[in-house]
Amino acid sequence: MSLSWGLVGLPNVGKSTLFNALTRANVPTSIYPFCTIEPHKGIVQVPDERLYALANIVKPERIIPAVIEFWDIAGLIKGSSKGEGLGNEFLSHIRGVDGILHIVRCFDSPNIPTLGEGDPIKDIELINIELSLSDLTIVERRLEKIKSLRRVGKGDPEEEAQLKVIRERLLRGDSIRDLPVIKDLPLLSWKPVIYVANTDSLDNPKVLKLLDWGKERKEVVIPVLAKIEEELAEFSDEERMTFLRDGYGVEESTLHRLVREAYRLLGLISFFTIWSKEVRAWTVVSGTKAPQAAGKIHSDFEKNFIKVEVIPVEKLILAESWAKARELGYIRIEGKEYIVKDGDVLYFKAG
Ligand SMILES: Nc1nc2c(ncn2[C@@H]2O[C@H](COP(=O)(O)OP(=O)(O)OP(=O)(O)O)[C@@H](O)[C@H]2O)c(=O)[nH]1
Ligand SMILES: [Mg+2]
Repeated sequence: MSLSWGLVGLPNVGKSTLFNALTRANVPTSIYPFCTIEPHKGIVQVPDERLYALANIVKPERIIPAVIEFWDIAGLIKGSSKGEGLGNEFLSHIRGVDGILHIVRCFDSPNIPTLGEGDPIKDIELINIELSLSDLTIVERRLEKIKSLRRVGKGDPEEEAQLKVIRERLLRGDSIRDLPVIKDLPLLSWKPVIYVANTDSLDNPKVLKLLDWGKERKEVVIPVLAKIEEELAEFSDEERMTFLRDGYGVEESTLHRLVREAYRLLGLISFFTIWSKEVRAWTVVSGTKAPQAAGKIHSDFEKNFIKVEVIPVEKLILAESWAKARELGYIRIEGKEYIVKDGDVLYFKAG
């Protein structure tokens, strides 16, 4: 599973700046709105210390972390869903993503023009209305199609009813995240959202306001120093963190926090595999059974699944080797019904 997140927001809020900070890419940023036109994809390794601790005892030739993709797209403005600016066309680029990073401008910089209201919450509403309106177009189109099918005795009446509920909600500006997903209907409003409060200073009143808003609405809000992090892109992760910790009191990297929330919101977990030359992290939905987890590696493994040897990664690290762990009785044997846990190290046996 390749996890992907799309960056949305008004122009000049720092989407590309954050993209550069996260991916160490070097896409253009500027004080002129609509700097980004073509979408950019960046792939980043999911930081997971357990993988490196595991590699430390196994000494493999290769360490293969899970990855997460980020998409930087053009800024949206009021009217984007009806074709204003560039946004609507480029929303199509992120209809397939798993989640949305909604970047909100919480820095004060009079020489960088804003196309928003200057208030983070109003800015969020403005963008969310555009996302809803853009989804609404898709819902209307699907409803029309079903209606004409119904006229000839086809089309699913249940889906029609569902679509009408969705339409009502979108028109009212209400969330649809609790409604069941309709297959092949790529609505943005269904996707989990992480709000990123982009700022120069963590105690900027706009950041605090947004954090309060998030608490009240049960939305995830992460303050980020995108510009500062972008400037530190040339440094190693450690150097970057030291700078952010000493200078700004930041305790955890932006990538760590985003990944943690992304996994939590999507209900994802990680498991690990060890082969002679390779230690690797995999991502699956929580609740996945062992054969389906094996299927991530190879479809034959799922088809011919026999059993799996399981050990929590912490226990294996403690034992310092697979052989020692086996001697200590730490390795369990599980069958088809085993539900994979976060941090399992798995060794599949297939026919
Ligand atoms: N002071 C300050 N400036 C920032 C910050 N983040 C971005 N900027 C600046 O704001 C301007 C716009 O940043 P971009 O990253 O290009 O913004 P964008 O959201 O990608 O804009 P579009 O591509 O036009 O939609 C650039 O000059 C950035 O250097 C920040 O946290 N603080
Ligand atoms: Mg940009």
